[in-house]
Amino acid sequence: MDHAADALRTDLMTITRYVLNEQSKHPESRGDFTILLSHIVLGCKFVCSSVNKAGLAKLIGLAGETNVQGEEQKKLDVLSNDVFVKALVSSGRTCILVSEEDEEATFVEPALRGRYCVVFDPLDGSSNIDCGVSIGTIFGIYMVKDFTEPTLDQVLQPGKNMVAAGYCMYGSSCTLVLSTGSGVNGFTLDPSLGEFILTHPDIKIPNKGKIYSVNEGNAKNWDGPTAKYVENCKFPKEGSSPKSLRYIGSMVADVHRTLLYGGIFLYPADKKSPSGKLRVLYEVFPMSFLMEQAGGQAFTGKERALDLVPKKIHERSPIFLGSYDDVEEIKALYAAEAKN
Ligand code: AFP
Repeated sequence: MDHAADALRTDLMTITRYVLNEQSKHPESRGDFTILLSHIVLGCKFVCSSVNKAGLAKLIGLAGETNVQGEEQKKLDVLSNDVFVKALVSSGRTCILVSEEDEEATFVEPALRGRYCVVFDPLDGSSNIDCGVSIGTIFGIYMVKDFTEPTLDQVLQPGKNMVAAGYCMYGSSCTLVLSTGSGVNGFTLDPSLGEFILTHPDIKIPNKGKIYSVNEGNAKNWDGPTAKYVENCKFPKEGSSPKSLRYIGSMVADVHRTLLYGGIFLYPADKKSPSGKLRVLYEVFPMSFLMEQAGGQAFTGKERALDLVPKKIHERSPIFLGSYDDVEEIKALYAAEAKN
């Protein structure tokens, strides 16, 4: 009998226990981050449960778009946003919220203000909901010194200033991946306990991967370095094997696979979308933060993604992220183009 493995199975490291352990390493900490995170976790559990019931809820809601309680059925992304905004405001630890769903930032009323700014996409990949493909919530957290007079500048900061970032993937299991700036850990929701348990400690992305992930339907509009890179993935120099293509079209799922298996995820600029598609604050930054913390890299085509300073809350940027060596290759192609 493997007693060590058994002890591991019975000594459950929940996400709250993990964050409290981390907190105890900082004696000056007042527990604000732990409280904020517990509200984010609550939002994730709610969205997970709603995503799981989405098909069923639709059936129930068919007649007049109302559910059994007579409440109006809300689209899942709108519902998820409402839940996260309310959970974050009621935590009493936030001062500014930026959500993919809201055109303007939310400034928390003075009585409930705290020192964190949270940028988030409550339900990323929502066009995949109806066919049951994995989708997720993405979040990034900044800390501000003075939260008495919050201003937009406090969230228009480079991604390297984030104090934490993560995502929760609603897939065949519900997995929350988090970094507080000292590595990356993955927690899986045990539905019977209602707790996220540490299942993927200290995630490190392989230095090089065998998979590339991109929407190849946009290929005719790509720039030279992106086209060349993808060409090299398919027809590598003699001696190396071609990479496999995997593309779900749901950033959380594509990045999660990249983080665990290695490889590269690309959403480049193209002639139709010169700034790419993905949003800097709540897609590019949190995922780049996690990649770097796991030993990978994230690049915009011009610079390290986390050095970018956004000018608008819904700004977009091209992004190439994943295994260190794979991102090095695309960086070299952009550098060569800049020289010519
Ligand atoms: P939706 O939320 O509209 O489904 O968009 C998802 C997303 O923002 C991101 O999760 C994907 O990586 C990317 O868009 C997919 O975009 P394409 O459909 O253009 O490949």
